Amino acid sequence: MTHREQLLRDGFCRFENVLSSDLLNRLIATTDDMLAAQSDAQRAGTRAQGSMLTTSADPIFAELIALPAALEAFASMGWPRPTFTDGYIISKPSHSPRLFWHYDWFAWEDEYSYGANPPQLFAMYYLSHTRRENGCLRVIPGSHVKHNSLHDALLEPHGKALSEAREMTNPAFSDRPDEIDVCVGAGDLLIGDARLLHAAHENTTDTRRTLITLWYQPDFEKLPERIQAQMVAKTQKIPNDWPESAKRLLQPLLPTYTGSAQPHGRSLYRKRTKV
Ligand SMILES: O=C(O)CCC(=O)C(=O)O
Repeated sequence: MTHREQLLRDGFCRFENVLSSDLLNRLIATTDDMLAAQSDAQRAGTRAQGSMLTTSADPIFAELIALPAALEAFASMGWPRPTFTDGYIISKPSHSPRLFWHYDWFAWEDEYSYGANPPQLFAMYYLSHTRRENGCLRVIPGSHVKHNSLHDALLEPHGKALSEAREMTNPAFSDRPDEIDVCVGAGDLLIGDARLLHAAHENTTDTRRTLITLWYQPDFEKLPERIQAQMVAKTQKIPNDWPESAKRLLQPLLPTYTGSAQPHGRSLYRKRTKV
């Protein structure tokens, strides 16, 4: 099966060893410094995710976002001109809780969100090997396009109580019969559909588990205009103080929308649809 076939069928696929050891080591050093500078209070609101920082914090992330090997991976799947909107460093501290089930797509009122074309893709780079013990990703294959009983149980997707991991009996933290673990190697590239139901195991080890998630739109021009406007509205600005070389890498990847459509509102609930 090709990467594209797996992505369209299951909602995710993996490209192995995409990061060079040099870039991987620099990303580990940079993210470790950023995480060390965070206070406990800053972390408290996102206990279930772990630390949540933006990739606008350091120009090294321009290098990652525009990485030729990643852009080649997109091209090999039929998307030669992806756009990029936003990126995050998500780090699970040692001995931290599981991440709740969720999807990262917020335009469910639009019929386009129920089609086969992925409207938005995550590119995830874990900076260490992942396994169940240190909080690897969990997914429900196919849930990006098929209705799943879990959709009906997610009463407050991305709610505050979930992020603070206050209600561990909530179905959003449950074990699911159709879930699978997705373990990866440090420096692999995991690409997935934003609509996929995913979560992560708790980290029971003594070591943090850091992930960089980047959001791309594989075919921005095909998106309905209101969604294009929504994507542009959420795009992270390139910091003025970044070196010109980093700005030059990132600028061509940012989406633009010049029409007059209002950005699609943030709609959190996937409608019940036929399987
Ligand atoms: O921590 C992970 O492995 C996944 C993070 C994630 O999907 C999220 O926070 O949206």
